[in-house]
Amino acid sequence: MKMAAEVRWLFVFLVLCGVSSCRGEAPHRKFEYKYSFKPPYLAQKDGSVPFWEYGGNTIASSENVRVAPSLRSQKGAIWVKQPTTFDWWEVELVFRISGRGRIGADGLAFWYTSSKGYYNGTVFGSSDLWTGLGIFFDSFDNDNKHNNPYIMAIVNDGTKEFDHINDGSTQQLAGCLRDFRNKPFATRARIEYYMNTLTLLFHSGMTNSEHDYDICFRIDNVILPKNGYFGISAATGGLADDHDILYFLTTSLYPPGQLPVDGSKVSLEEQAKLQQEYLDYQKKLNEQKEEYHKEHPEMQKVDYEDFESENQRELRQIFNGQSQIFDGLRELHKKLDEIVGRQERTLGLISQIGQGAQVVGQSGHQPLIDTIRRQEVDAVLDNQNLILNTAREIKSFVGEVHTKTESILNNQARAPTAHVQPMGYDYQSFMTEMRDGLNTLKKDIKTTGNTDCPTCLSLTMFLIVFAAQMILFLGYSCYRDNKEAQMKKLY
Ligand SMILES: [Ca+2]
Ligand SMILES: [Ca+2]
Repeated sequence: MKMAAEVRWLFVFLVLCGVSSCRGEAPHRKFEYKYSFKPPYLAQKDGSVPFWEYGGNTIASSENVRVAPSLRSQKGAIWVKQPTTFDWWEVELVFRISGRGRIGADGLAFWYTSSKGYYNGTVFGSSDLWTGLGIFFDSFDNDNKHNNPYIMAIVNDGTKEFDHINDGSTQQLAGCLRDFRNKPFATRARIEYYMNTLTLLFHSGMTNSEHDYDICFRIDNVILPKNGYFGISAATGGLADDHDILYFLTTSLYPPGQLPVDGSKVSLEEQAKLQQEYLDYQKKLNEQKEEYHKEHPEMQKVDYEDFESENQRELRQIFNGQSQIFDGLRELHKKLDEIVGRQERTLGLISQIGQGAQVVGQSGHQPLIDTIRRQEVDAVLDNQNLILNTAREIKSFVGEVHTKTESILNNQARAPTAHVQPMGYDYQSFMTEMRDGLNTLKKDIKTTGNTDCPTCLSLTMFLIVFAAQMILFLGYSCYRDNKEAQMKKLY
């Protein structure tokens, strides 16, 4: 699971607390400018970097050192001129590895070795069989284990050849999987070697905040050569990234009680002399300023130091706005983490209760919580089936109605006077009924023969009644036809 920035930072804080509490107090720190470089004016006009030497395909500008440019098969390195004079140190590396491809190559190396390496060697641009520490930011996945970009530390005694085929995995002391390519901000690595403990904190470059470091590795009992050289090298292969170093900031670390040797050497006399020099220089500067103002009285009113151009103001406003947005996002992130935490706690509690209820249920007592019982589930299922069946019936009924309607419509299409047919049917059925009735009557008469029957109806009487009935029926049907014709006219 991805750790939240706060959690990471807390972790780093705890580690740092642990480090400092292990050793009592925090070490004395001293910035070592002779082992550092930074913009602006990183390189001088002639291209040289003060206190450093570079070679191979490395290019230095006033803003950064491009250790290897994004061209095929490039190698380069930059090495400090003087070996260290301190035992423990921290190096802050601010760098950018960027390329157009989804995959890049080959990577960047940080060195602390007993002697300077080559400028076009086989291990990320510098020499193999080194003595000391190499920290590799390996972009390309040589062993195809889908575990690059990867950061790893290898300590070599000058005998081991770097295991390129396995991406150094057989030799590494420690490492971590981190993507350091094509980040919105510069990526950073803080490498600390203090009291034989090597720590690497990594900043993924997703924010511009100085606090977003997380730990990559921490190794105890690391023995590195004394008075080593710092160096950076990089190489490209078939694929190529730009490998830029923006800052290389070295700080020497001294355990409490051991003051920096150089610092204590400055005598009081020298201090006073330097102070005097500084004051003289300031006085001279002020005199020159006054002279300038006298010569250019029209410029006197403009206070350059407080002047802010419109662009600068706009930029500052944008920056402030973005900082606010970022703070808001950070707060949101924190809240989300809180919510997720709460949810997990709740889920944990629920599962606990569920288990408890199960245990109680098994032991024959009433379960603690009112869950849905078996018969209730069955009832719900039955209901559902009933509803389904009813729905099915309704469907078939509707289908029937539909077919009937269709047939009626077809009939209507064939015979526009739809009422004629049913009327014909009525006539027919009526006539058959009549015929049947007559037949039965005839039979009856035949069977009775000529026997006297005073109560029986005479034939003439019957025929008269029958004729009258027929006339009445015909009259009614004529009347109905007429009426329907009238209705039709109305329509
Ligand atoms: Ca590799
Ligand atoms: Ca790999």
